[in-house]
Formats: sequence, C-alpha cells, structure tokens
Amino acid sequence: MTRPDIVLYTANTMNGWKPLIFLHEAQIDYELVPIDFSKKEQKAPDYVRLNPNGRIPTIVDRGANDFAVFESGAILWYLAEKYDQFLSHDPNERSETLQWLMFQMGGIGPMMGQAMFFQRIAKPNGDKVPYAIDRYVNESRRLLEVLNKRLAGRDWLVGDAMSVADIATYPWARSYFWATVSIDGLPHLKAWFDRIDAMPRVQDALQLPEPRPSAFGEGDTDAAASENAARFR
Ligand SMILES: N[C@@H](CCC(=O)N[C@@H](CS)C(=O)NCC(=O)O)C(=O)O
Repeated sequence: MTRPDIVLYTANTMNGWKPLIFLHEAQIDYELVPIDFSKKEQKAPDYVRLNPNGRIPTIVDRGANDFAVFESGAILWYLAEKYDQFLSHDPNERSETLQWLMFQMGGIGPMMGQAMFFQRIAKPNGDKVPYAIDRYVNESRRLLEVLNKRLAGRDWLVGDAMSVADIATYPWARSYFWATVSIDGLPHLKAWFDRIDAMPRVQDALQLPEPRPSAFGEGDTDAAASENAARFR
C-alpha cells in the first residue's frame, strides 16, 4: 500500500474542519493525526516546528519533500493547486476566490470566533463582557449579511461551482447558532447552508477527528455550552 502524500494534523474545530472537508469532498487519501488540545499537543516543539503559530490545522506534503503548510486558508489554496480542485483556472475567478477566502480568514473567522469566545468560554468561566459580546455578535451578523447578499441569485460564492472560498466559510458561518448570531431574513445564506448540509462527504468530514456536532444544528445549547466551557476552563 502506498503512503498518502498528505499528513493532516487537525482537531474538530471550524478551522480544523476546512482541510478535512476539502480532502473528503475531493476523495483524496490522507493520513490523519488528531491533535489533542487537552494535552497541549499543538504547543509541542516538534509540532511548532511545522506550525510556528502553535495552532491547528497543519499539513505536511510527503510528495514535496515534507513541505509543511500552516494557516487553514493557505492549506486550502495549497491543496487546490496540488490537486487542481475547487479553484477555477480563470484568472478573475481565482482572484475572486482569493478575495472571499480573505474575507473569511480576516472577517468571518475572527469575528465569529470572538463572539463564541466571549459567550462560550469567557462568560461561563466568570468573565461576562457584554460590550465585547455585542460588538462581535453585531459584526458577525453584518458579515453574514454580506455573504447573504453575495449569494443572492448564485449557488456558490464564486463562479458556478464550489470553491475553497465556500469550504473555508461554511464551517464558521454554519456555526451561527453557537455564536448566537441570527440568520433571520438571510434566505440566500440559508439556501447555501442547505446545499452544503446535503453533501454526504462534507458531513462525514465534520465527524472527524471525533464528532462534535454541537456547533452545528440547533440541539441542546445549554448542555453543549457547559460541556464546551469545561473543555476550555
Ligand atoms: N488563522 C489560523 C487559526 C488557527 C486556530 O485558531 N486554530 C484553533 C482551533 S480553530 C487552535 O488551534 N486553537 C488551539 C490553541 O489556540 O491553542 C488558521 O486559520 O489556521
């Protein structure tokens, strides 16, 4: 049996799911190395040599002299170029894909991440900061409105096929309930969620490295919230 080129170090988080979604949807063989935050494996010296930021995800490409890539957006771009998938050949569409990928990496991810942090980690651990919660929830809602407008009359963020921009954005935007950001009145965004929710290989990827469905769907928020607070205490 040949060893797969790509070794993926990841965990079941919004950023961690992005390369999993790519690899599963493209049906590419890879080796999965789960990173356990409770053991601080993401801060271990051997790992930080691959990812100077000490966070997940990271890939190593054995097919390219063990070249390491960190930052989830850069990982998606690397995989897109290596496997010629989820990235148009048209120069303008490539630029648009990069624009929406940047919009996710610089906007949706950080803002929704902070909305989640202040409600799901800080608050249950005794640090309630309403100003920060309002600021990040409102900014997240504004960014979801931008996505909704973009998706009016189109199925995908760029062109007429799923791209790495959709792959990067979906795990974050789809976790709106975990950030308590309303998607009322955003029908195009909702239709895009439905489209990707219906893709079985994407949904398989969201069960790895271990299932953590609480960020998706509208399950028992209180139970999921206290479990999560304990995890990050
Ligand atoms: N901009 C980075 C962010 C990575 C990141 O924040 N990863 C989180 C999980 S979503 C992490 O590793 N957290 C563990 C820690 O901060 O120690 C990327 O997109 O790859």
